[in-house]
Amino acid sequence: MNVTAAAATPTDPLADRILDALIHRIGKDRDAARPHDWLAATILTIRDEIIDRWMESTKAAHAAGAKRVYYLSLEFLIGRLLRDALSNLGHNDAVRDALATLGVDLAEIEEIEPDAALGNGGLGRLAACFMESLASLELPAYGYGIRYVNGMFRQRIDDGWQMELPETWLAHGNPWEFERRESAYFVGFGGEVVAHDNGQVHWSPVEAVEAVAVDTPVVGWRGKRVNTLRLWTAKAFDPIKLDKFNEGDFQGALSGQMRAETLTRVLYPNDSTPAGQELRLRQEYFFSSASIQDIVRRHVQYFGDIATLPDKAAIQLNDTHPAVSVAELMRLLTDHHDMAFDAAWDLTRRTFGYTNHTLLPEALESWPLPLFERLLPRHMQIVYAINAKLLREARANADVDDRAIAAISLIEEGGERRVRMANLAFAGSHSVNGVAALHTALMKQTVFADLHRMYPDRINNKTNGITPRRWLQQCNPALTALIREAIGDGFCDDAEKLPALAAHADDAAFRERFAAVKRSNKVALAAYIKDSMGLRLDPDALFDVQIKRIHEYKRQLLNIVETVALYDQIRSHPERDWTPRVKLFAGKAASSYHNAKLIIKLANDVARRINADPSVGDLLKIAFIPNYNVSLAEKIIPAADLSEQISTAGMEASGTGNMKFALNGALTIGTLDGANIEIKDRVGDDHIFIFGMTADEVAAKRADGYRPRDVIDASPELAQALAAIASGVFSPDDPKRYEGLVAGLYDHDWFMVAADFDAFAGAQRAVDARWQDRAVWTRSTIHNVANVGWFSSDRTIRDYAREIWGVM
Ligand code: 26Q
Repeated sequence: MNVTAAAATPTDPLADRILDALIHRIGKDRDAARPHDWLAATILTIRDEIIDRWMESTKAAHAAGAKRVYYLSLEFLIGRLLRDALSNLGHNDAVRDALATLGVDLAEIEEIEPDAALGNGGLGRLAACFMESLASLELPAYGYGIRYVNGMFRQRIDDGWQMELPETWLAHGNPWEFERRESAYFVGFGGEVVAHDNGQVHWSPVEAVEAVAVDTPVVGWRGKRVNTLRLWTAKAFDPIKLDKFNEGDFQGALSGQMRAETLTRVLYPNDSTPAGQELRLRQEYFFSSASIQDIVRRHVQYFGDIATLPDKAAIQLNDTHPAVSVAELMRLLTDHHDMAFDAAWDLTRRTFGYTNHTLLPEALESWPLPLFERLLPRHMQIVYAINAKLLREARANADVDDRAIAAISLIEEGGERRVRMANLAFAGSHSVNGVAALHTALMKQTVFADLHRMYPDRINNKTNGITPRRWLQQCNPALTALIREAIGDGFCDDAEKLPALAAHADDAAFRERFAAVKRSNKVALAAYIKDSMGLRLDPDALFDVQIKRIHEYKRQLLNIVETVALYDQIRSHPERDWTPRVKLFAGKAASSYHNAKLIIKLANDVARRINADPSVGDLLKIAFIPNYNVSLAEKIIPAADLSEQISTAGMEASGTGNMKFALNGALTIGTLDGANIEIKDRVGDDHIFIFGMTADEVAAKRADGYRPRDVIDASPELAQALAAIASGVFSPDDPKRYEGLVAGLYDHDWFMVAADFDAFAGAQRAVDARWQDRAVWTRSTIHNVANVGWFSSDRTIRDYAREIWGVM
């Protein structure tokens, strides 16, 4: 970084501390320091204050004998931490000024911090928002997860195709984390179980790894509380076999270490479809076992008596990924704490809560029984014992027939027998929640219908939320400043203060300033896209954005096909008053998901052709922005005019991107799915574009025998767009590339792209019309910002705290 004239001898004490950290902790002097050195020095400097608050928080919870919340998740998609920490501590300006006296630009070093991308998508980001809200609400809580060495893969687009590259967030070290060598646990796999005459059961694993805790502080809003995110890393007990080393067998000497460390090496990049591989089950058990051991150890150390665990610990399972924790706690209670089975079961159920995030049948985790038994023989016995108890209880009810028993069982019979993790999590929890109202209702009607009849009070709804600190205050400082000027400062403490903004929606001067903020965010995004992709965009066009994991149920294909239809229309009717649009896409596809990868290629092929066509000019531009992640979302969302939330109704459990866009002044075009329904209820029908079939209509159409061919034949616009795609108009180098994809729409169209096409196209034309009257449009966007405060993760966490955890 340049040492400029402004960088004279610092007099700012904060600047002195940063410089001191640079010299004494990084070991670089000011002239030799590179941006990464300044980043590390800055983090280390503010970290000192965080540590003080962290220790205070831990001591206070201990002194109060407080009940703690444990959030168990295989994913925490936290993104960057420096800006989050600075802004939650209120130190942004001070650190910016201090760095400036050193000739360093804070924004520039913030931008080189790697994302902690320890998650796939919504579920992982929800865990991160929850951690921030827990600290902000001053609730003592721990997040437990895995410290993957390689997080979510980096995506490169090569000739329109997705390429996956390893992600290496730890390459420059991680100044946020603290390894706790003293908090280490034995985690065993395989081996044998021996039952002794006295009833004692002994499991002797054949293999074991050490789980070592690595802690990251989580700073709440205004620094009120600092909680711990505890991520486990796997180590070999015996890092090197010296005998082998001395024999010259270097590979053999290190093989144990390799095998152990493989466990926490990489995040499974699947969302929605379980990987089903042994390593994944090993990861799940490794992290569950270490976390449950740690929770039990802490409880016994603080409170002495294991029997009070449910009064002092609430453990929340983020989907079924940590569900083996139920069996692990049972094992510790019965085998290590000599508790009787029924007492242990009662205690276990009072301790756990389970959150479901999907109804897709293919996404429900289950493990082949032989694999489960080989890896976890003791847990297999416990699962059988739980199942026996569960099924006996079910049978006691007269109207439970064989079909219901089969549905309730923890073991899926018929064909290959499998352990059903969702049933285990359900049975082992006192609360089972969905993540939006519709999703919760569908849980009761579909996957959990029989378990719900048996335990009618167990399923409850907790509609998702997002933290307004990261998703408004940090990512959109200009809008934050404008809102603050209008309604004062309290909306970051309580997002439900935002409704006061509605009073300004009819003030033309305010609307103009609101629109100017949006425009400046669009200019900034356009500059990013120009720099990174070489594509020039008009910031006065409507920015229409769909960014999320690529999945057929999310229907990026519907959006692309409609874009092709629009392209046709613009060319056929150039005389009409078209609304200039920029269509933005971003998202990753699971590496094994063929159609999802093909959809990415299609978006890029369509973009290349249309962007180069002078007959549409600036009326239509398309960009697929590579490597979607949290940091990219923070750039794109503040610049969006239109938010695409167009999943097949009944398939998106909640969605949380929908909330982020609305909070940043985009209007939603969406189906009646997930939390879209609740967003519509809050912002009002006039300020959202709803289209398409309802979940009930989708189910009915599927049951009636849906014939997509008839629908396509009846829609000339759709038929022409599909014909163009299938015939190679967008893929002249390989004209048959999309034949199969289009044929799939003709013969089954499971996700109902054809059935919703005309309604979607109609809704898009209603968007165009609304955009023509910018005052009306802006008024609607203000109503969105004003009315989505309820979707703050503070509200969600309060609901969990009161209704599930009993900590408020
Ligand atoms: C499971 C087993 C093996 C490998 C991977 C997986 C796996 C990993 C991630 C399965 C599913 C996921 C992620 C699911 C997810 O992100 N679901 C989303 O959760 C959000 C938060 O509740 C909702 O808003 C979204 O609707 C839902 O799709």
